[in-house]
Amino acid sequence: MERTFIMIKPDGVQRGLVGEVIGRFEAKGFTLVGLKFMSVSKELAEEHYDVHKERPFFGSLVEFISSSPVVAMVWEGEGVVASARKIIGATNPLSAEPGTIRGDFGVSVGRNLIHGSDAIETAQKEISLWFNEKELVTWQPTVKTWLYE
Ligand code: ABT
Ligand code: MG
Repeated sequence: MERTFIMIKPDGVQRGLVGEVIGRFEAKGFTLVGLKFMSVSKELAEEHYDVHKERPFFGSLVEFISSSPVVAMVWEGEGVVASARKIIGATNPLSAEPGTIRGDFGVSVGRNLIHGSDAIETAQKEISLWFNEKELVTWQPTVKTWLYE
């Protein structure tokens, strides 16, 4: 089953949106397989955003992600990678549709509340960067027969 990496960024935690965000993924019908509340080292933030290392905003992005705790999660379900990106909304919260997390709660690109892997391959890379195998729980939610045909 497909899995994606979701992180509630420092602004999402500081603004008290942890329950709101988790609630949206649960309500959609995705399955939680990993969850931890943690401080992020500069090294981990740099590695996570490695693709942006030449961009002008890289330094402030790494600074921001490591400035205050985050909630790191792995969610599972059919098509979860692309669907999570839709639930999250556009990178710039001012362009994000109402009904998305960024569209409902954000106003600034540099404070866009939440991260979601942008492709299946990226998801696999990010999951193994943030979690070890023992931290991921494979389980069968009994509601599954009511979610999938
Ligand atoms: P992430 O889920 O954080 O990766 O965001 P998303 O994939 O929607 O957008 P990208 B392009 O990956 O942005 C990564 C982080 O960099 C911030 N950013 C991006 C800027 O601050 N300025 C910019 O011009 C761009 C393009 C937004 C994202 N994170 N935060 N916070
Ligand atoms: Mg991205």
